[in-house]
Amino acid sequence: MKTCQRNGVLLLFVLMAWLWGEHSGGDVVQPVNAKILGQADDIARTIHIQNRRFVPHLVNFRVGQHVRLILKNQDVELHAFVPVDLLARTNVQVSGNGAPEFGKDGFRRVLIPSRGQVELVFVPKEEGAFTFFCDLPGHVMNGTIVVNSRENMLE
Ligand SMILES: [Cu+2]
Repeated sequence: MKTCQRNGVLLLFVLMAWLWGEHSGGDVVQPVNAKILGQADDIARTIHIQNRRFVPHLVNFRVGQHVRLILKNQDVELHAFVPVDLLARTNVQVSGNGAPEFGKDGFRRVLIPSRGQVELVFVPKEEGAFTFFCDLPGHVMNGTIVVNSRENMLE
């Protein structure tokens, strides 16, 4: 019964997100693909870069979720998105007009040109709070991506 209620709430949330995405031109939230009731495993989130700030600076995902993270640089200068640990040893699909860099542990950072947009598609593997920042000289910009465990979300 408790699970039913939660599924209902989740479904409502997905519906609202979907409707909102439809009416905002799909800019922030893409239609969420809820294949099975209560299992919205695909998620899209947009982080805007405005005046040397990540907006929002806190984003939540779940372990195992199929994530599409969109980064939009609205500033007139170049910025970087540097995730700490989140994408290490993780398969990351990069698209858009940024310049991604990979190291021995995989994805390291992506440079996003002025008015540019980058999309990162990945599946978070571990729960935790992961910092991200811009490492360009003089830029004090950071945020956090929180990955919740699937178990915590279902309790
Ligand atoms: Cu920057």
